[in-house]
Amino acid sequence: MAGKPLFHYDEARGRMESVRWLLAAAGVEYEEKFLQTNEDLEKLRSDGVLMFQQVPMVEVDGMRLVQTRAILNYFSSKYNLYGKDMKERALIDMYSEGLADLNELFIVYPYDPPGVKEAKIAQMKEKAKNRYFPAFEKVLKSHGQDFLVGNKLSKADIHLVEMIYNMEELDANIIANFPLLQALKTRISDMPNIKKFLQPGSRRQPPVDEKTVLKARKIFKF
Ligand SMILES: N[C@@H](CCC(=O)N[C@@H](CS)C(=O)NCC(=O)O)C(=O)O
Repeated sequence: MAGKPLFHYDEARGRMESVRWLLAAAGVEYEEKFLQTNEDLEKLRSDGVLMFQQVPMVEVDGMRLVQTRAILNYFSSKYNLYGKDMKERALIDMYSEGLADLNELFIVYPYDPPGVKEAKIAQMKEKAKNRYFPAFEKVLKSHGQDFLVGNKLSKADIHLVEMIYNMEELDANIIANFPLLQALKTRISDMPNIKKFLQPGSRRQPPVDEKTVLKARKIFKF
C-alpha cells in the first residue's frame, strides 16, 4: 500500500469531493478506483476492507481509512493544514464542522426526488446567505488576516472555498454581499495547485447529473 493514496468511491462528487479539494490544495497526487457496479462495492465488502461497509475508503500509509472526516483530518495533519496548536485546531474543527453540516445537504440533494430537491436548494441558499457566510465574513473581519485561522492556509479555508463554489452553482451572486469571502475565494483560487484543480480536465468532479444519480442508485441500491 505504499505510494500514492488510492481512493475508492463512485465517479461523483459526493463525500469524496472535499478530499479531492484538500489533496489538490496540498499538491498531492493520488489514484482513484471508481466503483462501477454494486458487485464492485460488494467485493470490497466481502474482502473485509470497509470497516462499516461504506465508502469513501482511502488506502494510505498502510491504512484503509473510512469516515470522510477521519480521512480529511489525517491528510490535514499530514500536509500541515490543521493549525499549529490545540487552539488553532479547535477553531479549524469548529469552522469545518459548520461547513460539514451545510455540505451534507449539498451532497444529498441531487439524489432527492423533485419537490424535495427544490426545497433543499432553497434551504441551502437561505442557510449559506444568512447563517454560514455571515459567520465566516465576521471571522475574517475580526482579525483582518488572509486566512481563517493563524494567517495560514488550513483545511477550513479549503472547505469554505469549496462551499462557495458549490453555492455559486445554485446562486451566482451568493457572495455578492461578502467582500472578504470574495477576497478569500480569489486568493485561494489563484494558488497554483487550486488553479489547476479548477481547470477543465482536472480530478474535480462535475455537478451530479441524472446519469450519475442512476448509476449511484445501482451501485448503492437505494
Ligand atoms: N459517515 C460516513 C458516511 C458514509 C456513507 O454514507 N457512504 C455511502 C456512500 S456516499 C455508502 O457507502 N452507503 C452504503 C451504505 O451505507 O451501506 C462518512 O462520512 O464517510
